[in-house]
Amino acid sequence: MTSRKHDRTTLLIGATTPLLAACEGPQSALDPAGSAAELIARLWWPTLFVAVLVTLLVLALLAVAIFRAHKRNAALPLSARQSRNLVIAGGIILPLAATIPFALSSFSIGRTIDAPLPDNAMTVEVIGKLWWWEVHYLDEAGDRIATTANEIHIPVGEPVRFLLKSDNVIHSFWVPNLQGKTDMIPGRTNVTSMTANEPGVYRGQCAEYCGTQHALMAFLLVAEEPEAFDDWLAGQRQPAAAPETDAQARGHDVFLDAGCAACHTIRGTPANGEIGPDLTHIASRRTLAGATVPNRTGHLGGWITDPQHVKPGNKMPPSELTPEELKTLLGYLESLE
Ligand code: HEC
Ligand SMILES: [Cu+2]
Repeated sequence: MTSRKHDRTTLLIGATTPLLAACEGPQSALDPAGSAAELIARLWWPTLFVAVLVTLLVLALLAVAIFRAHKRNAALPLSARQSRNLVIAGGIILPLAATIPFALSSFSIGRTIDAPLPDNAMTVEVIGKLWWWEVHYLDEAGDRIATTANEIHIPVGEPVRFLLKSDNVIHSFWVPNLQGKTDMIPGRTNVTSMTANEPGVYRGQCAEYCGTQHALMAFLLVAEEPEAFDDWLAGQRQPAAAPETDAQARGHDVFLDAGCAACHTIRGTPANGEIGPDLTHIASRRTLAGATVPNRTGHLGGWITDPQHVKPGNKMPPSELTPEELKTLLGYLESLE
């Protein structure tokens, strides 16, 4: 169901895209594309195999017990000693033999995937918000050099350190194809790392229930060749492009006048709000609002007009713009590559 307001926006600025394809991507721990996820999958498959085997064994024994119960001399013809040996073998030795190897390899894999990276490894700080992800790239001194949201780029083949924080409730940072989950806890900095072995756009998802829009708190992790990554980061470090046309200049003014700047930063303009995502390079992002909708004109217009329709309960209020204001605002935002 679309509201009439939303329909009008759609008519004004062109058809919206039918599917959310841009917001999707591989999101499966069973299809690893990173070093840590590969180790986790290597532990997972034998665990599943043994667990299935044990379940089948237990079910088979249960079936034997059920059928024997109907017979008259139901007790197994075992001596007291044989019964005791059966309990020791089946109740102690077998479970230990089945679980100790997994406990040991889980411990050793856990240590490997959480091993600290060298000091000079690239570091990304991610802050869990309600319900989106604030992303900062840090230099070697730990200072923020670029800020973005909901889309994290990393170079393929290089281990990247993530500093995970929250200033509200507990979230959990999870890119299943690359690494296990790590909680983001208010007042703490949790550290994890990832090495992507194959280029790709992987979907990440908050994995700790955090309120109304927990399900729409997703992001994209773009693993790309180091040169492409360097270009991207160099672009993100720049302030916003200045308006080039009159229409863009008017859109820039609409942004400042319509109250957007109270919550959003566009570096290089007076807009320096900190409540919502940094929009300095919004046009370079694939999706909007935590990978909820693709970043296309129709969706952007729909989002700005009535964000509560797209993602009910989120912290951005609807705006009252004339069609002309909305059009120039969209033109300006779409120039922010
Ligand atoms: C009261 C604060 C507030 C105001 C005012 C506000 N926004 Fe937002 N905006 C947010 C928050 C919070 C989000 C993140 C919502 C989410 O994903 O849960 C957001 C998200 C966005 C996004 C998506 C960004 C991304 O990276 O996904 C765009 C674009 C945007 N706002 C544009 C605007 C424009 C244009 C205006 C002015 C008409 C505006 N906002 C006014 C708080 C605000
Ligand atoms: Cu959540």
